[in-house]
Amino acid sequence: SKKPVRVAVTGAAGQIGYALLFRIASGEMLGKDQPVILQLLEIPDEKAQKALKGVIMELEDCAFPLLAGVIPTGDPLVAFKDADYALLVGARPRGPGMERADLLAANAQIFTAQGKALDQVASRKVKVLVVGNPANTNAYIAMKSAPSLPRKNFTAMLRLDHNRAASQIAAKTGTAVGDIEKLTVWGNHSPTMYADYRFATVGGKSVKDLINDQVWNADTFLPTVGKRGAAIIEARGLSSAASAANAAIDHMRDWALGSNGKWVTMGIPSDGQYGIPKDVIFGFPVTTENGEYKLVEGLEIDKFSQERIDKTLKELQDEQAGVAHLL
Ligand code: NAX
Repeated sequence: SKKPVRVAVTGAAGQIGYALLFRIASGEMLGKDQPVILQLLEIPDEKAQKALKGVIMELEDCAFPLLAGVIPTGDPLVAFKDADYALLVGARPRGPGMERADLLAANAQIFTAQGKALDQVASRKVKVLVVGNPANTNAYIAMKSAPSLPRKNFTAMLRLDHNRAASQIAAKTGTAVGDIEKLTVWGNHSPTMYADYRFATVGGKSVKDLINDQVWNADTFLPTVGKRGAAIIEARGLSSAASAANAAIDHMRDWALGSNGKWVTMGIPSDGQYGIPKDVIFGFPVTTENGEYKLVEGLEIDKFSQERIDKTLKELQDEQAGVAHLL
């Protein structure tokens, strides 16, 4: 049987953590033959650590055969020690009266510290997924704070936006969501993201031709996907958790085990393709194989798409500029 791998999860006692850990431990992320050791980070605060203990009691009570160990901690150096995978979920939410700049600064502090800890103690092959918002910029900060790790190890979660877009398209075209291919989401995980179905197919047919309605694209589809997080909060009184955890599982599973030629969306550090400056963590279409992702290159960008891409890039560059003095 396989040797256990170490999976670090931060914010482990939070909402997303509660929807995520049980699925990792049951083998849904890395395969039904891959034992895992969970290394769970929460803030040192007594209440958070106690809540984490409770979650671990429940993990024990599931008696997952693949769960080879659980390490709870308040110290990033313990959580990331020899980690093969790191899911950075915990982040500072925007509190009452908190300005955007305060939020960026609070998160810059967290992700600088966690990037440094990863740099010091994680496996050199660690695959990092940042979920905590602002996810792209937090991933950028962690990457910049971990100079001895390859840049390509740092990614941000755009998969929830991708899955939301797929589900809207399936509903619009009356097709099965699992049949939709070649969809992508460009840019920032924020309402400025650009979900792009120009290349998408369903059952071999062009989604764009099936829909054939640019007004729907611009005025209904993009705002619906972009504001979906807010719509969930409005309906549920709490932010997306199960769907976010599901997207994190999808992202890591595809990265680790391959997408079989299918396009998936990942936020990855740019190497300059599509005019996105180097190091900006940007949502791109990728395929994955043998534990590596590969950008889908050479796609035509029309005027409408270029305007959308420019807008979401500008937002990311403003966020980066807002934290530049803290790195
Ligand atoms: P919760 O507030 O329920 O849980 C967050 C947990 O993180 C808390 O238990 C907190 O104690 C912990 N935490 C805070 N700072 C930490 C640190 N420095 N080290 C370790 N743990 C820390 O939030 P939840 O609903 O789970 O959401 C977590 C993050 O995901 C938020 O930033 C949220 O905005 C973000 N999201 C990102 C999404 C994406 O698609 N990229 C979608 C869903 C979600 O909104």
